Amino acid sequence: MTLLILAFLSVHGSIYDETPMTVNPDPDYRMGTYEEWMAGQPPYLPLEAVTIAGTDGGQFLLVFEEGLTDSLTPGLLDQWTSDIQSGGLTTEVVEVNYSAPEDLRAFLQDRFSQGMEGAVLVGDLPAAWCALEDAKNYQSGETFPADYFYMDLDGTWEDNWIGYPFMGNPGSDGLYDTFSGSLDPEIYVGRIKVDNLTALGDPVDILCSYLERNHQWRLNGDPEPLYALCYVDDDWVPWAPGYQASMQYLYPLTELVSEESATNGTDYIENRVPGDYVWISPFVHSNPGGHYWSPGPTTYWDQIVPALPEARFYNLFACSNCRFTTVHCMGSVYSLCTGSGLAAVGSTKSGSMLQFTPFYSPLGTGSSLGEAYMDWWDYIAAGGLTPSEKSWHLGMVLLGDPSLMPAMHILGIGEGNEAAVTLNPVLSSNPCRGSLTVSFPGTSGTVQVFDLSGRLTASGAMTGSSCTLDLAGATAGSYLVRASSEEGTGTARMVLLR
Ligand SMILES: [Ca+2]
Ligand SMILES: [Ca+2]
Ligand SMILES: [Ca+2]
Repeated sequence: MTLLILAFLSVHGSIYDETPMTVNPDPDYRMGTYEEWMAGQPPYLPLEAVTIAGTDGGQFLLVFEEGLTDSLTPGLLDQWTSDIQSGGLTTEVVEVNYSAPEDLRAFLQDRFSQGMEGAVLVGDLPAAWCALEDAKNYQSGETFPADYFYMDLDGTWEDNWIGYPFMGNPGSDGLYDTFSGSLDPEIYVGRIKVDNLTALGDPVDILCSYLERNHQWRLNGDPEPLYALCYVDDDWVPWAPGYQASMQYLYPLTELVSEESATNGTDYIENRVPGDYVWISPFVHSNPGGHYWSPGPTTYWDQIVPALPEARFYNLFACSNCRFTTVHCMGSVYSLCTGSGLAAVGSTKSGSMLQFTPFYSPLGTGSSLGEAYMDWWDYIAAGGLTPSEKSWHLGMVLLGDPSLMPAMHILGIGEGNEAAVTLNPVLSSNPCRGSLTVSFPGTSGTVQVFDLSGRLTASGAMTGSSCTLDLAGATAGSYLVRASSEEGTGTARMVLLR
């Protein structure tokens, strides 16, 4: 067991050490502060929650800002909950007043204890902020809102320092800075915040359009074939094939663009944003309002809607692009304000998602965005959160409806068909020490082994219904084994020992 844990940690360390973090490259851009945010927010009241529909302990909880459900187009809320129920989840709809984040978290804990699995926060609802001890000097001087506070319901989040911990001033200033205990996620949470998108329309109209689009997509999906875009700017070129391989768990037709001169702001806004992609993943230095390409030009937030994107989903490896406390942050613009957007994952600070396979692999087999995002956090938070993991990931948020299943139309879920059968590859040994035989239904097909950052480590063709691979040259650690044949596809997790 000790050996396994050591192998796991060493794999983690190297990825964070070698990958450049996505940061804000504009020295003149000023991130809004916690104090500025609080100055524009209502005062905290003792939490009052009013159930609008459903019952306590519904598996999916819709938390609305007080009074917001009444302003929706009649029937829209029922349509949304009915769609979520068709996806297999019971629902509860509540409205809450503006309380301290700790009170909202306690309410979520209560519902979690009654069987709630995930939630969406709709409207202007409180946010917990953090200031990190920045052991690696990544973008020091950064404070940020962290919705992970509402996913990790039993970890210990403390406010023990005034300013950054390294400054050495004990006391509290409203920003969490010390994290311990069980830091894995208990539930998944998404956020739909529209009140600070006024430059792009009336907030209630934006929300109603979003909910109607959400319904239409659940009904109709998108015309096949489905293409995804993995668009990797210069600093991450060496890892680009791995990023693409991870995305291919969900979209086999993921186009990779990573040649340095090919990735630029002109190509992005003229050819890629309006392109025929259902999912777009840009990898680029950014701030909440722009992508700073090498060699440029910058793509600004107000160029996105006029470019008429067709994409539904975005994974924004783009510093602070999902900082929802900033007016018209790009994550909200992509997911809520375009004519097609449904959700975006990204960060409220420098950093982003990394180690993508634990996210895309469950999406490929029909998990909802929220479930897959929680699977990814489970992987990241195993064994606690290292300084690198906090610095890279603690600002991660899911903007949009977490109950959406990107693969639902690919797999025929909720269209009157049976859910797709998931086939399990059978491994000759697990843990494995070098030679691995994979048995799988079918007579011809392929077996691929990926490491958990999505790099293809080994592959081979099936003979009869099995395939033997030599993994003698691979490093110890966790891998995903993916098999596909005329019978279907399936994935298994495998540990390699040395
Ligand atoms: Ca503090
Ligand atoms: Ca926890
Ligand atoms: Ca470039």
